[in-house]
Amino acid sequence: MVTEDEAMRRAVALAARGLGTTSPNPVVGCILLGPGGEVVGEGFHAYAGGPHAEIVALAQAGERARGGTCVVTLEPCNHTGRTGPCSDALIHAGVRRVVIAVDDPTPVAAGGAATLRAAGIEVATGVRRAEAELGNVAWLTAVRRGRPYVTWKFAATLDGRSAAADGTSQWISSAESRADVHVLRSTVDAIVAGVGTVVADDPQLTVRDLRDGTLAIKQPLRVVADSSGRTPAAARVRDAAAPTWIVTSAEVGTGPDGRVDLSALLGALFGRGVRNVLLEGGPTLAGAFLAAGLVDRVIGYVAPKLLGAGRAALVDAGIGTIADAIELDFTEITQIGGDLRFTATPRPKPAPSDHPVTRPADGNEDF
Ligand code: AOF
Ligand code: ZN
Repeated sequence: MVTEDEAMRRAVALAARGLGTTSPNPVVGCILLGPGGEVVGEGFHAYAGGPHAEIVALAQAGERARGGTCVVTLEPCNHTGRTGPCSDALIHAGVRRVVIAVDDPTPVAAGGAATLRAAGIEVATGVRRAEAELGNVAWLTAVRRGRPYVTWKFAATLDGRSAAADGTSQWISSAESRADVHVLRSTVDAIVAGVGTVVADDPQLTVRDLRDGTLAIKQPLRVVADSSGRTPAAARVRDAAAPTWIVTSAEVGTGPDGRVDLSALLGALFGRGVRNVLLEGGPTLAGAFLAAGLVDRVIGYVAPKLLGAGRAALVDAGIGTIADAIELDFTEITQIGGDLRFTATPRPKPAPSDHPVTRPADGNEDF
């Protein structure tokens, strides 16, 4: 016997197993309870085009779903897309009650709850909504905004530096933090870096198991913001380990600062099915994303080291005075290895500033 609330907690956890492989679709988890409240089936959505979570769970439950309850993290779909409508499948299976965490915000798929009710099925919504929304935050934000959800990730010393005075920057954070970054990369559809970082560090930008170096089965798209096409022919981002898109201004347009138009870049990524982006630097590209209001979440790995000199983790976010500082709220603080990892979200901007700051031409072009 499992309560509906407990089943929803389990459904949210199941849904998370699809993170990184379902885009452009959401992550969804589903638990089916038999008439006596026992679990008779469970499923999650694993990849776009594959069966929806409800269908996986129904297939497991078979006849045992009749007279039972479907507990699902997202409103069952009402449309025939890559697969048939889950609302109909639930009706045909003879489910008595459906418990939903989050309503489907897409006009195409929404309407499942109404269809179920019209068929005489009891529908409850909003159970563990906040938790389920958090689990699907990238997809929900992306479909609402029409651009991918952007997480800026950086590693820095306690004094906010990402390189020493001589430019050396490897292993600022601990091995545990670096392994954690690979877990983070495995949950996104694309990793974005500026050409300055590609030239300076020659990163591979792939998801690897740090213990043995093996590559993950699914690799995010590697995206290099490279206004004037300076990515070296031998750069590791061009290897065959993952797909790569080197984006020039000629291809997506030029932004107000004379470099790749970042809004247009995100729009193009959305068009390619990307819903979840990890922005990995460098500091100038991160500054431009922040200045444009295009960062939804910041994850920082802060190492207990001091440098006192060297490149800042963030360069020029268009802020000239303290009143214009980008304010964030911490949503999580964890210790990883010897480092501190924080997650923070920018506060919505109040009224536009009375003191607009124009970006100085600083010759710091890194994208
Ligand atoms: C999923 N998996 O478990 C549920 C979804 O492209 P389609 O035809 O598979 O439809 C995708 C839409 O269906 C998706 O955007 C969402 O609105 C709805 N529900 N989708 O991929 C699932 N339950
Ligand atoms: Zn469906």
